[in-house]
Amino acid sequence: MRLSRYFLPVLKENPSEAQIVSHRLMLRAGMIKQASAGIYSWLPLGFKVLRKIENIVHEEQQRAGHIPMLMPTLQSADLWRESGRYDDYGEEMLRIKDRHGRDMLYGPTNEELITDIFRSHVGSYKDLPLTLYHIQWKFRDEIRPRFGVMRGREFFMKDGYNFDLTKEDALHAYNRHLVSYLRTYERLGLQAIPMRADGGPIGGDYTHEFLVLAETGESEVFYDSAVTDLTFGDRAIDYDSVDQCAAVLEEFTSKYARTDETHDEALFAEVPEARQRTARGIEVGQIFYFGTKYSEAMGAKVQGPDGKTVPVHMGSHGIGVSRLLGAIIEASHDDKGIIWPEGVTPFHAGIVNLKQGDEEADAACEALYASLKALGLDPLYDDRNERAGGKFATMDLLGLPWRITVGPRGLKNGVVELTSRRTGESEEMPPEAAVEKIAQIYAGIA
Ligand code: P5A
Repeated sequence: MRLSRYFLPVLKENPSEAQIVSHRLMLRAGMIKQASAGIYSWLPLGFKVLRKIENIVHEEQQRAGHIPMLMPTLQSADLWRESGRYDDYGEEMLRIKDRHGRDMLYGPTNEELITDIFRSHVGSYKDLPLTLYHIQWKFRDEIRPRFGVMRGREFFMKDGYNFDLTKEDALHAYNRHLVSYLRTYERLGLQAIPMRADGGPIGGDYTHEFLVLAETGESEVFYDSAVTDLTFGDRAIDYDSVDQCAAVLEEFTSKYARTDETHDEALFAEVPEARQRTARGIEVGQIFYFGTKYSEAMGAKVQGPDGKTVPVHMGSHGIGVSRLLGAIIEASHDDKGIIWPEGVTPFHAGIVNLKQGDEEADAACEALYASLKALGLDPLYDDRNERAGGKFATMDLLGLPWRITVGPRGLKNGVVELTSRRTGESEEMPPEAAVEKIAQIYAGIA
């Protein structure tokens, strides 16, 4: 993309409505624009990152054997009356009447809708296990929408639902989700710690939230600092192996880590004092096992191998896809702007032309741009007629991990400059070497 032709409404001033750094930087970098309280338009740059995160979530879900689909945002109130949640959900649910006077709602979650699909089409244990998921907009009429996309009213969620014959099978599905979530967050450049939590309006008492530690997080958390040493890495895991998935759950959840909803002072006191931590965290996902809560209420039953008909065991599993943009920026920025992890960066590298209009500099930039594109990479070329200082400031704000700076002086010696946004370190090299290095960095990521 050439910056002169892109739509990137960068703000010079700090927007006064933004209280936390991720909100401020998303507004300043022209990624989002508030449409009304807690509801945002995703401008091209924000949309690009949102899509990248969505793609990673899709890949990891499908790697775990979960099946993608798409359910609507608007749901009929009748299904929610069956589960009893139409009245229970309270004011967070946006209720709508259609022209025929029928009660509808903008889905805050999809347990009812998916249970209805299941009961209409599945009747035998032979079709189990089954996990269906989608990534779709949700609406919760939060009393205090704030912090930009972190606590929106309209937000993008991956929600998955498992259907199993027995509790043991459903717990394997739970563990499998935990493993796939650990992989997903690490690919996004985040450490998200599973912590025992509360079921809230979804239900069930076996649930973990995934928290990214950050001062601006809305949840208070208590944990043994040893949990922060755990990483999933690139270990090969067989998602069908009950033992392997259970071992990962054991490894990542046996140390004390809880949100304030389930915090237990007496248990916490058993953690060696030097390792006791109280902090704040951003909840980027939550997994639930709630047994037969919905299947019993809504008649989602299957015939088991013994011929008896039983309600299925279920769980639901959510990732806050739009919230993740905020969480990544909270975890990765400096006073100049965003620093995108390579896995989600909107463009792989920026090209800064120090002297637009200079024949040689223009030609070198065009050649770099073409070479990167030819390798399947996605560069952002700042081809505007701007001062170098302004171009650098924009690139730093946008946070592309790599920048190639091209100027007449360097070109006389046959070199351009390659700079890491994270470390600030620069290296001079011939243009082909810069292209080669960037290609190597993204091999296996892009
Ligand atoms: C699990 C999937 C559920 O709704 N039902 C389907 C279950 N869980 S949850 O914890 O309530 O939400 C899942 C994740 O969605 C994100 N989230 C939000 N993101 C932005 N703004 C909001 N207002 C908001 N509410 C929830 C969180 O990341 C949460 O973990």
